[in-house]
Amino acid sequence: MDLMFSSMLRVVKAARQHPDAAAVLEGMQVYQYAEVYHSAVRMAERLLEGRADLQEACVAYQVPPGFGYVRTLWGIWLAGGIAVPISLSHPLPAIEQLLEDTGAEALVVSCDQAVLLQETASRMGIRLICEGEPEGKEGIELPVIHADRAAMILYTSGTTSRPKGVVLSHANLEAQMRVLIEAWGWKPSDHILCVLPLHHVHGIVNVVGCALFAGARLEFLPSFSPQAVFDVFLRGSVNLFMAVPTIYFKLANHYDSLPLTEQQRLTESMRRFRLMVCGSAALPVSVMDRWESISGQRLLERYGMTEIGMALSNPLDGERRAGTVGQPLPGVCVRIVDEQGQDLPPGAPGEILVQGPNVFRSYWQRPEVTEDAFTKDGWFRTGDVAVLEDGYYRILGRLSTDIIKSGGYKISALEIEESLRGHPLVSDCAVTSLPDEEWGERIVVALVGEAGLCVEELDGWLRERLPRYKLPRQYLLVAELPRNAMGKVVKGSVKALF
Ligand code: MLC
Ligand code: AMP
Repeated sequence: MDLMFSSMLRVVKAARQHPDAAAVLEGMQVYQYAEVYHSAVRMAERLLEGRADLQEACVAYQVPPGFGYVRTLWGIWLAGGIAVPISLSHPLPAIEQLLEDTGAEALVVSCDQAVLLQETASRMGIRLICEGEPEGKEGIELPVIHADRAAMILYTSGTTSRPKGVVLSHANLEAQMRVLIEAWGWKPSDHILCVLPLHHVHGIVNVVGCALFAGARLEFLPSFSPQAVFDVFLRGSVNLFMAVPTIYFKLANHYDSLPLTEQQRLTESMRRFRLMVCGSAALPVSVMDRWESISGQRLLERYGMTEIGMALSNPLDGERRAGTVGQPLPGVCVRIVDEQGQDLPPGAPGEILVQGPNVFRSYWQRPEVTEDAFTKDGWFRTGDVAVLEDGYYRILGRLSTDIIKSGGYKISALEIEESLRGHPLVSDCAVTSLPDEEWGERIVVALVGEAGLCVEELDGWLRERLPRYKLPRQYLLVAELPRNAMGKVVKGSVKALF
């Protein structure tokens, strides 16, 4: 019977094994596992509205990090729905696009957001639910959910202009969590601080998912701020931290700005951590070394992707080699192949292919894109290039120059170009990136504008349309674009303009 209750929902049910333990810490509030679980059951009841099972209906949610986020996510799963997290910084058009693409039947938001989204929801015929409203009583039977059922859709940019939904099953998510709990030695005595956005795999699976499945304590900050992170570290109870390279860079800069006594206290508290992990983008060796001298922690770098969770990781015990992402995690199969799909020997760079129970099933309603993403024999093509050197994988880059990773976010250059071309005063443009120690890559735009085009106005115009657009104005250049003999813009030479 327990198996039928879905392997993933065992993750939720695991909460009942340690009901009195602290699960979620948010501000001064501490919520025990029993509280989180029962609150999620009541959320499931609200979603079900008397039905027996949501039968994989999509439920989108835009809820800040904290107790409310966890009970919403667990509530959707317990009711048999597919959870679709929305970034807190998504502009309205991007939210509408996502609701339309998933055909969501309901949207859960915090009460202060409800007013803003009321009109959109009623126009689209979507039920709007305020996350913080008083809950009803528990009393219904929850559906039995098979592990192969879809659990979550996470949106990711690709080499096409439109973001695509990655469908992850309960079994995928559980496999992704189990492997990390084993490889990184998660224990109920662990206490992690979460500062990551909760619409991506890094925050959802590696931090929130693993912490709660392991019976550990999960502390939330509403958003990232270096001083707030250090204030929590100084309290001395957090012993685990996971973040993208940009966050470690920003923490290191902030540390350097503090008085010496404060720095010493911080160093002392960070030396006591069990583990600090970094990933989602390449960790510059300079940042790794700087962080080690500040915190005494040698960062464990790992490699992953929305479609597969984590695939490669430096070891918990053993050498954490700078500039590398270690070895395949247990149960995750990795190959390096050439353009013809032939396996390459160690030392030869090629594309990373991945197979295993962690790998997603399909892109949401995009069968042709799904087919292209897998080899004939079922290996997922990551589009990343790596080489195996002395037993450690090193990521060299990506096959497509149209994918940018900035601040740990994946951004499609084509998506920005398409948006820019929609502006009445832009006649042509090219979007690319420049390497940057803080952001990994910085987006740069070169464009040909008609008379009257104003960079500030264009910047605001893009921010309204693109969720992940964070372009500092100095990187927006209005210029003649370098073209090849065919009249096409040469993106490599755009970089030379900056
Ligand atoms: C923001 N700014 C940028 C920028 N982002 N400038 C250049 N490039 C960027 N990418 C600028 C803004 O314009 C603003 O400038 C200032 O920085 C502050 O913006 P902010 O949004 O307030 O920044 P901050 O809160 O500091 O956010 C930085 C961050 C955030 C690193 C905390 O980007 C973040 O949380 N990243 C994590 C993303 C993540 O979780 N990825 C995982 C995906 S899953 P001004 O001038 O207006 O002040 C995945 C798989 C895997 O990748 O392997 O894990
Ligand atoms: P996303 O699609 O947002 O999940 O981002 C996944 C991508 O992030 C991967 O395909 C890689 O390009 C990149 N990535 C993740 N971890 C690392 C890492 N440690 N080093 C280099 N790139 C990474």
